[in-house]
Amino acid sequence: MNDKREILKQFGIDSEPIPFGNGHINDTFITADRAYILQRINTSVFSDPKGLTNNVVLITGYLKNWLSANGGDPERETLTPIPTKDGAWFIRTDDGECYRVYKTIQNAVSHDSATPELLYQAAKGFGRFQKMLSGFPADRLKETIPDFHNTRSRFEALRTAVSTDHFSRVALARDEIDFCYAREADTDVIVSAIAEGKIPLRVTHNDTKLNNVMMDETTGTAVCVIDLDTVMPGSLLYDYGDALRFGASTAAEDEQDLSLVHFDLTLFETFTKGFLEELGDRLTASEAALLPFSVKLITMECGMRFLTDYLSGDTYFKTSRPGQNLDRCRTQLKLVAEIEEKTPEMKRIVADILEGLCK
Ligand code: ADP
Ligand code: GN1
Ligand code: MG
Repeated sequence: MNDKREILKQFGIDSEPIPFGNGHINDTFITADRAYILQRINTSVFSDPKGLTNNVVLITGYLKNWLSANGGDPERETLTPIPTKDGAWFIRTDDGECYRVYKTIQNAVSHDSATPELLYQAAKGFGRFQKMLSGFPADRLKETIPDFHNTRSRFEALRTAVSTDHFSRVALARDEIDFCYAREADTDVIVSAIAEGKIPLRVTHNDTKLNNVMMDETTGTAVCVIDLDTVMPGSLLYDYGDALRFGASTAAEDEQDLSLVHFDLTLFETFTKGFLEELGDRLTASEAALLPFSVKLITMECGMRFLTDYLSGDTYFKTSRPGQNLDRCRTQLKLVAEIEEKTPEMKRIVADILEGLCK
């Protein structure tokens, strides 16, 4: 059964689902009356939809309690999963597809490119999300994608894809592969710091792309962090780095004209300010020291992931044209090169912000 309208009926909803959103992973639909979001969970990416759903129900329940206790709006500031008529949180169709439903966050939009003000608000949203979940018992969460931000594992996956070269694409991406290989040593830095206890494991979002935060249509402020499928124990540096990877770029993630792709220091500064203001003294000194590096690392990690997917036949990230994953990889690596050049300035900016916050 793959009639989406029939699927919605199992959730007690009678409305026409229309394709919606720009995510790379799930298939998202909005109902014609705009009240609900229907999502097909990508089970090639998330092999344990039950564990994932359980995480989402626990997290949203926790956030709703937190928001009620702290003067927030539990209906709008976190996702609201809708159960089926039988009380289940997702359904599995006869052909094995999994679907879930959320309430639509009303009068809110997600953005695919940033202005300084927008990124400042997004930083507040992601920083607040981190803060709200700081008391959440991490051991209750399933790891929905093991080693998600283990950059060393991502590097090894790239190396395997290069050596198998199933699609004979290695020759088309030699420069990009060499660029990543030259930076192999970087891949261990955060993984080792966590393993050695130098930076804390926290409950983190792990996918802090700008379009994963809904912004109020009227005020432009962050309303709700969405896409909770990768909320797992991780490092705050992943959330910070990933948000800047996407948010501080001057071009789309799949831009083919690399002369348009730059890492914007004003966007970097405004995001850093908003994020650190929300986190306050939760940030440790060792995390603070790695902030600029984390942006480079997560950008390179994402570039390696796009490259690995390109070499492996484009099976992970959704694509709409041939070569799109290679284009995405190229923008990320261009950003990495610029971040490397701009690191001294980024360090100065972070130091100034931290000093300002201590006053
Ligand atoms: P993906 O994992 O594919 O990125 P998301 O959960 O991020 O899936 O959803 C894709 C897009 O759908 C989001 O960027 C957002 O624009 C929209 N969306 C998802 N959930 C909601 C919601 N509850 N309310 C409003 N829009 C939503
Ligand atoms: C995916 O689901 P979406 O589009 O928000 C991916 C992220 C990548 C991002 C790159 C579960 O995010 O890790 O950084 O694409 N999500 C998953 O745009 O792999
Ligand atoms: Mg998303």
